[in-house]
This record gives sequence, C-alpha cells and structure tokens, in this order.
Amino acid sequence: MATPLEKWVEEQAALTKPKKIHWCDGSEEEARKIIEIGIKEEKIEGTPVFKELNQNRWSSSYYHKSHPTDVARTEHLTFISHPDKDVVGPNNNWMHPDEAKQKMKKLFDGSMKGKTMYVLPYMMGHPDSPYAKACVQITDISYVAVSMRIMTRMGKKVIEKIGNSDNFVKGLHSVGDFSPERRFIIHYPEENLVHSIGSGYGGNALLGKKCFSLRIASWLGFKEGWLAEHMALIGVETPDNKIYYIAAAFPSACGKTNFSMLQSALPGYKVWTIGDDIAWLNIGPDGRLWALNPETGFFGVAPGTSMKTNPNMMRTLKNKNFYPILFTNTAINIDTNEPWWEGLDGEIPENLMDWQGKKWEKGSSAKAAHPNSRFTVSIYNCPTLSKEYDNPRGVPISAIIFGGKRTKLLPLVVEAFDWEQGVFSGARSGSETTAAAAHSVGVIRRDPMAMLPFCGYNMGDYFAHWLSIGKKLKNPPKIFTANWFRTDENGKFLWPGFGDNIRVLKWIIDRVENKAKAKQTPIGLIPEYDSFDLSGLNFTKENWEKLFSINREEWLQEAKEIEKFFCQFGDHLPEKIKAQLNKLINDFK
Ligand code: SAT
Ligand code: MN
Repeated sequence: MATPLEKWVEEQAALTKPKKIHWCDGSEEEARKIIEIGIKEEKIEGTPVFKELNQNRWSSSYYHKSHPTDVARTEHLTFISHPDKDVVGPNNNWMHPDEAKQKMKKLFDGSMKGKTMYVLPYMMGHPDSPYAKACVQITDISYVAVSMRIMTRMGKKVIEKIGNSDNFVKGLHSVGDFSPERRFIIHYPEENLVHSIGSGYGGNALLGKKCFSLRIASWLGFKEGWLAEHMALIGVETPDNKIYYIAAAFPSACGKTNFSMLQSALPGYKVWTIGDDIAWLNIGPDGRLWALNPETGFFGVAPGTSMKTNPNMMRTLKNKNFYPILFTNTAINIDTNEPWWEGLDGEIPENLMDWQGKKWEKGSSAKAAHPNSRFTVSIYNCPTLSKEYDNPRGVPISAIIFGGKRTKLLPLVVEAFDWEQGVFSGARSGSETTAAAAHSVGVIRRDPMAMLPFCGYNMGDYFAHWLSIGKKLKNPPKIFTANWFRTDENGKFLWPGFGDNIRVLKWIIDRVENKAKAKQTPIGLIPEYDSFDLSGLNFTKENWEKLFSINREEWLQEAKEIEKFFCQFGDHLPEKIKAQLNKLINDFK
C-alpha cells in the first residue's frame, strides 16, 4: 500500500509528466551527481544550469546564471489562497482556492516533460526539536535541489519520520518556461501546501524558506500559539562569558546577514551566529520565549560583502566544510574563473563577464554583478556558528530588536516601555527604499516587524497575536528599535555601524541586566550619554545629540502616516495598538 507521501508524489508526477523521478537522499555524493547533471545536461535557454568555478580559490563553488527575468522575489505574483479574503488581509494578494487550483492545474500539466522530477524530503528545524516540521518539495531543476540541500536538513530520515502520516508540508515547484506571465507562487495555508511555477529564484523556488518558514508557518503559529518571524538570531557573549540571545527583525537590504555575524569592535564581546533570516519563536515550558533558526544555510546578497563589511561571511564562503557553495548572478573574472561582485575586496579585475554572460566594459556605469546576486552557503561553514545552533530546544531570548533604514526621525536605539508598546513600535516600523530605484529615494515603505511580504494572514490579527504572546510569557523579553542609518544635515551617516553596532548590543544587554541608565521620551527610553560605551571611538557629544534627537514635528507627521497605514486593517487592528498610537500623539502635543 502506498503511503500518503508516495501517493501525493504519484499524483504530481501524473500531472507534470516528468521523464523520471529521483528521490533525493541529501548525501554529498548525490549533490555531486546532481551538479554534474546541471553542468552537462540541464540548460536554461542554452546555458548550462551550473558552471564550475576556480576550485583552488573557491573550493566546492559553482556558478548559476538565472533566467534574466528571474532575479528576485515577485511579490505581485505571490498569493495566499483561502476561501475567506478577509482572513488573508490587505497585506496579501488573494485568490480563491478553487480558482487557484484550476489555474495551477493547467500550468503544471506536462510542465516537467522530458525533465527529472526531484523529490526533496527535508526538515525545517532540528529533527529532534518539538518545533520542527517535516516537509517535501518537488522540483524540476538541479539548482533548486542542490540549494535545498544547503538550506535545509534534507534526507531519507524525513521520509521515515513522515511514515504513514499525511502530516507534512507539501511544495510543488516547476520552473515551467520561466515566463513572468505564467509565474505564480500560491500558498494554501489550510492544506500546508505551496504551488510555485515559472521561477527558479530563491524566495520563489526554495519553498522551505519564505513560502513555508514564514508565510505558511506564520499561519500555523497563529493557530498554535507561536511566532514565525523574519529575524536574525544571535548570541552575544560578554567579557564575563555570559551569552545573551537576541532576535532582530530588519527588512531586506538593511544588513541582517552582516548583523548576524558581526565582528565586535569592543574587546571582550563576541557575537555567535544562529541565523540570518528566519526565527521561530515559541513559549517554552518555563514560560520564557525560545527561538530557533529553521534553516541550515545563508542565501545572502553578494554585492557589498567584503572583509570590511562582513569578514566572517568571507571566511564562510572560503570554508571547505560543507559541499557545495553556489553563486547566482554575480559577475565572473574571466581570467581566473572566480566569482566577483561590486564591493568585493581588491582591485576591479581587468576582464569580467557580467551577470548576463556578456563582457563587462571596465568603467561602465552598469553593474557587473546583479544587485540582487546571491551566494548560497551552509551555516556549518560559518566560523562564528553558535554551539547552541543544533540545540533542538532553541535558545532563550533576552531581547528583541525591530530595525529599519531611516535617515531621519528614529534614534540609534530606543527601548520600549513594555511589551505592548514594543509591539506597537514593531508595527509602525518602516524602511526607506534605496537609491536603486531613482524615483523613489527616501520613500518610506511601512514594513511591520519586517514581515509585510511574509505574514500569511491579516496583519491586524498578526498584531493581536503578538500582543497575546506577550500576555502568555512569564518574563517577556525587552523590545528595542534600532536604526543604524540616521544621517546628519549633509546626508552623512552619523553612526559607523557594522562592528560598532556591538555598542548598541552592549547597551541592550546592560538594560536587560538593569545596569545602564535611560532617559524617558515620548517614543520610549533612550540611553543616557554616560551609560553608552563609546570608548575608542572618536564620537562627539554633538553627534550624539543628533543621533538621539527626537523631533516633535517629524513625529507628528509620522503619526499621521502610521494612522493611514493602520487604517487599511479596519476592525482587525487591535484597540491596544490604536491606543498606543493615540498615546504617542498626545505625548507629543
Ligand atoms: O526572499 S529571498 O529569501 O529570496 C531574499 C529576501 O530575503 O528577500
Ligand atoms: Mn529575508
């Protein structure tokens, strides 16, 4: 008798009609074979899926050039499919499951003809963790099969774990013809199911990542009493060898990966890495908040990564521990066959091939590496990996940080008065769009808890869920907001950032230990000048005042915009969040 898993795979094969089916065991040997197939057989518009890079300088590294229209997440083609539109909320695109299923059936029909169907059994979370989830993804491209080996715990054991049960998260993925017109990423939260077609790009195609571990998982968390969050997870070791665990939410392009492996500028302090993108937060048996990273790898932005900005990532990329390492849409040094990107250490090479496979003209204003070019590398390569990373329980959280990029308005660090106000400060947070889109520089995109593209249900209910988690915690972690990006009147960054962000973490820990002084303001508690470690930094009191200044007019304007944003959630917006907004306005009047 076929198991529910076997039956499901058979049904998908009957629909997509692959040439053959390969059940992956997740071994290194298998990954080598699949990469070989990607080099020799599989092609995207005539280009092999993989190309071997210089193995002497970048061991186990391979290059992948994606379809040129397929270089980022496509939020407008991403849907939550549930019978009730209201439940899905204004923060998601909605499609009725009947319509979605019908549409997808047509698109998947025969989509794997002539191709291999890879069946990938994987766990999100440590297999011994009570919080882990068993999943199976089907895909038709070697790149996704190999990426999933890096990003998740993949292997036969998962099949044993699933056994005869139907309790596993299902993901059906096909690159189809890569056409944006036939590209859809559809989540069915009631069925723990994701359909993805038309894209091979990370967040669209590695279904364990944003699709399951955030969108579907946020839904599970809402029903089961936990939180799936877009957060980095670190341990900060103090000079007396105590380790404090901190979860930090930042929107894309705010340096979350750099933060997760920060090299401390303060002697005696050290940051241990647990995760750079996703954290699952559970209320432990002791009533504290516990967190784990369900992933096992980094899918990081290459441009800007260097020995200066993130030395530990450069070491991770040169580590031989775990096979393989993938580079997607970077440039390639033609003479040495090494990956290259803007911001990498050293001279710009003489002969570069750009991310579209064309010779790059030196001095050209076009980028050689795509701005969203990526590396995919195992977390086990990371020299700062925390000893607690594989602990099935996760780690106890002492503090939560909500961040964003705000060149004005928001001080470097602010402590919330309590959980409720902390949830409000996460809910109102936003980030400025970057200079990449010239017309929209400085535009604020509200991005509550950095979850706007990833919360799988009505965000008003999500705020309420956050509030209810706080009520259930015996000793809720302190909540902070952080902003590394404030500028002075000449547009110059006020704060050095990177390794110096440890000073902010130190103040946060001192607050957790009731050791540092803080000053009350309408938006929360800010550091007293003499309670914040600026030792060894040439940082003037004048700059400090600018970094922590709170401008009444700007905040009243901000409050108006927050109100406008909140409005869309109608009666799903919790009264307590409304009350927090009113209090903010009154305190400034
Ligand atoms: O969604 S991805 O994981 O591909 C990248 C991101 O964090 O936005
Ligand atoms: Mn992310």
